[in-house]
Amino acid sequence: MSPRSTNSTTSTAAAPAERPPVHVEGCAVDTINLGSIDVIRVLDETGKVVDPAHEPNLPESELLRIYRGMIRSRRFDQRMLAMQRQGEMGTFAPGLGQEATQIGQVYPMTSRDWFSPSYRSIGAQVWRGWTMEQLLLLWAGFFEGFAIPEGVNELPFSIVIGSHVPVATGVAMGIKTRKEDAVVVTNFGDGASSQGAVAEAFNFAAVYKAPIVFIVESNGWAISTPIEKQAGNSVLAARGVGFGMPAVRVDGNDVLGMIEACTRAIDYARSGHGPFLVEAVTYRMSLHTTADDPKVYRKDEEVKAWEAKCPILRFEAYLKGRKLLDDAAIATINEEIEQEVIAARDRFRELAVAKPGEIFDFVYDALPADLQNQKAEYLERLRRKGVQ
Ligand SMILES: Cc1ncc(C[n+]2csc(CCOP(=O)(O)OP(=O)(O)O)c2C)c(N)n1
Ligand SMILES: [Mg+2]
Repeated sequence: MSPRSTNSTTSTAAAPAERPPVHVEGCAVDTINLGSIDVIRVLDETGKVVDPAHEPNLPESELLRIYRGMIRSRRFDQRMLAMQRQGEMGTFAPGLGQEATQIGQVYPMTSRDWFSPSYRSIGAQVWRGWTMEQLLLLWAGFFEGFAIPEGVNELPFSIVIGSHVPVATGVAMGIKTRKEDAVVVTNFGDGASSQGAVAEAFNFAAVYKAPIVFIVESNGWAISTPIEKQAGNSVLAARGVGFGMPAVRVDGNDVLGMIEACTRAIDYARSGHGPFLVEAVTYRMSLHTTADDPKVYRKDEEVKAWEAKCPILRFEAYLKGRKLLDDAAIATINEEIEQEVIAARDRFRELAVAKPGEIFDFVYDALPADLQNQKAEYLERLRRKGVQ
C-alpha cells in the first residue's frame, strides 16, 4: 500500500496497479542516456571544508591571488557605483555577491582560451587582463573603452540577452575545425537561459561537440523576474541531460567549488568530448543595473539572508583557518587594492575627455552638408553654454 493511502477512508485515489516497465522499440529507457548531475560545494557558508575530495590542491600563493582577485572585483564595483551616483559613470551592472562565480570560472582558463562574457562580468574581465581604467572608459561611454585589449582572447559582450551564446559556440566550432588547443568559456544569466538562442547553442554544441563551457550564473533574478517564474525546473543544470552534455550544479558563492567545477568542465571540453554545462547558484546582492531599484520587487530579508552567504567572507574564513590571512592582512590587502582602484580612476579622469562633435564623425565617410550644418550648430550651442 502506498503511504498516501494508509489513513484514507476518504481518499478516492486507487493505489497504482503494479505494471511491467514499458518498452518502446528503439527507445527503452535503459538505452537513453539520462545522465547525472553532480552537486559541488567545497566550502560551507562558514568557510569550513565540507568536501575535502574536491578541494583544489592549490599553492598558498595561488589562494591569495584568488582572494585578491575577488577583493579587486568587489572594490572596483563599489567604486564604480559611487562614481555612477556622482554622475561620473554610465549605467552598468554591478557584480556584487558574484565574485566567487566570476573569479572561479576564469581561474582555470589559459590565455589561449576565449572568454565570451555577459555584461555582468567586470571582475572576470579584470582577471583576464583588462585594465580598470579601460573598463571605466567603456562604461562611461567612450568608444576607446570598447576595444578588446591586445592579447586578451575575448568576445564583445552583448546587451541583447543570450545573443552572444550562439556566437561563442561558433568560435568554439572554429577552434575545433582548426584543431587549436583552446576552449571557449561563456557565461550568461538564469534569465538568458530562457532565450531560444541559448537552447539552440546548447543543441548545436552538443551535436557537433564544440569545445565550449556554458556557465549559467543563476543569481535568483532576471531584473524583477525571480527564477521560479523563469524556469519550470529551477535546477538549470538539468538541461544538460536534455541536450546531451554533462552538467554540474555548484555553489557559486564558494570559489573553491567553482574552481573544481570549471576545471572539470574546461578539461572535458579541451580533451575533445564536447560542451559542458556549469550551473553556478549565486545571488545578485546589489542592483540589476544602476537604473534599477530592487526594493520594489524583493524583500530585504531575502537580501540579508544572502549577505550571510557572502563569497568573500566565506573564503576569508577558510584562509584564516589555514593561517594564510588574519585581520591585519585583510585590512592591508583591501587598502592596497583600494589604492589600485583609485589610481585607475585617476588615469580614467585624464583620459575621459568628452568630444561631443564625435557623434557626427563615424557614420559617413564624407559628412553630408545638412549634418555638417547640424554639427556646427550643435557645437556652437555647447560653446554658448560653456560646455566646450
Ligand atoms: C533579448 C532581450 N530581452 C530583454 C532585455 C532586457 N533585459 C536586460 S537584462 C535582463 C535580465 C537578464 O537576466 P539574467 O539573464 O538572469 O542575467 P542577470 O542580469 O541576472 O545577470 C533583461 C530582461 C534584453 N537586454 N535583451
Ligand atoms: Mg539573473
